[in-house]
Amino acid sequence: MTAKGADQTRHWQALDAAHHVHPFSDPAALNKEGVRVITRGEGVYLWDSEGRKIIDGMSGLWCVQLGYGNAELAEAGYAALKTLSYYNHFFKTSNPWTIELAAKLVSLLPDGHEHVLFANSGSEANDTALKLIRYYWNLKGRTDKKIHLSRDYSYHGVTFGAASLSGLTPMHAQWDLPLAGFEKVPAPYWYGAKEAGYGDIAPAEFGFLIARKLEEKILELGADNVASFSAEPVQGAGGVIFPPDTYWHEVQRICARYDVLLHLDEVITGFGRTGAWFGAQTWRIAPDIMTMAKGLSSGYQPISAISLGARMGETVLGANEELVHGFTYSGHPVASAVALKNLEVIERLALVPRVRSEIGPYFQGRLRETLADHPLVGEVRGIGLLAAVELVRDRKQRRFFPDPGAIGTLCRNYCLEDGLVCRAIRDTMVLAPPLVISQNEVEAVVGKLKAAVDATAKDVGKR
Ligand code: PXG
Repeated sequence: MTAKGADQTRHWQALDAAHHVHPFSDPAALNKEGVRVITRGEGVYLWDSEGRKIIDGMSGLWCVQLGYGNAELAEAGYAALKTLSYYNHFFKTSNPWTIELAAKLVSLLPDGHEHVLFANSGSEANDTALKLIRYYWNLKGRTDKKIHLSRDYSYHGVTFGAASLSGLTPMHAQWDLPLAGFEKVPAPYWYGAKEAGYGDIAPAEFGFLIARKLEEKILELGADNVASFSAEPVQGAGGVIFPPDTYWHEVQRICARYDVLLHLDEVITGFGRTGAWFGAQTWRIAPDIMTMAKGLSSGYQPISAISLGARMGETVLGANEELVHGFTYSGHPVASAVALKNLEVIERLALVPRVRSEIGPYFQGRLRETLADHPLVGEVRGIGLLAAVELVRDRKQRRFFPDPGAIGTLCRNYCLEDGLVCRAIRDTMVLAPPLVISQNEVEAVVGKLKAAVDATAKDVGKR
């Protein structure tokens, strides 16, 4: 790095510290350390202002399905910007890109999902879903159905509704959340079952048992008061928690039995991540309403969507009154153009079948071969290009380290020092690389993670 480069970095760090408040960060601690300034991205790689090349095992925030710097997406955005830089959908107007995007999206969605609304983030999509669920029950005359159920460890966003829905408890205290009417049920986190006091239960049985906790909660609150159950097909930010095979079938039986709407949050699992267009297809889930964001535009533009299943679509669209909801930027022409091109490119490159039967199995296989028997690793789990590696104190007894997050952070820092972005959620190392990752790049990711796990193991005397 040149002296000029170092000066530039320090200048940006000082300005950032002086004026820019970061998400999910302690401002004082961050400013003491100084931020890393990311200046460029290409494929699965990022570069910082000091010229360091970093391989991104997280697709940004689980979103750049196509990797960075895709020229087709850039050109699609530029063309739309030049042609119609902005217009809205409020006053009996629409635009070609949003119309085409809605139709394209519907062709990929689960059966019965024929209608979509657009917003700009996952949080907005989830707040919109909550409003539509409330509206649906009001239209049906079931005005007591007001309680929204969701799960421990879930992440649904940060706006008032979405944060109330989220089950990650640290998201609540600073803001006096959750709001009234939001209740939680346990997550189907089999690996943590023993530590949580469920004993040596088999995954299939645990899946049933945790689904039944939903039923117990519905009965406790009264089915007449419960509006919906919201869930990610796989819990992402909560620790990449894969439900046992028995779970989703049982959950759907329960929702149907008690007339509770099923809201599926596909913000992470959508757009090929698990080897199908949606997690709904991977786990055979038939949701009443679905929310998506991130991979919809590969993160190139802020855009999210809410799709209505047959039952909600019929009722909401048949209400014969104004739907009093919408954002200035709902279905922005530029974001829509980029999302439309993104779906076209994912399809043309056959990335979804690639994740299902080529690169996904390769990635999962290499992770397991390299790490499953490591003395610090309790479990490697995953499907497609979504994976988690649990770092544990005791592999046999499935016991975690006493100070959750300390070991994970250590390992995460070793990864970053070696030029790999890998998330640590508590002591679970998490990967979700771009769908375009090559086999050689998978080798680089797995090799760097292995080196970081080795270094961590050495620090804790596990080698
Ligand atoms: N639902 C899910 C399942 C998500 O993962 C949101 C909703 C909210 O989306 P917006 O666009 O409002 O951020 C998310 C977002 C992390 C991390 O550290 C994860 C997310 C966002 C930021 C950080 O894993 N997921």
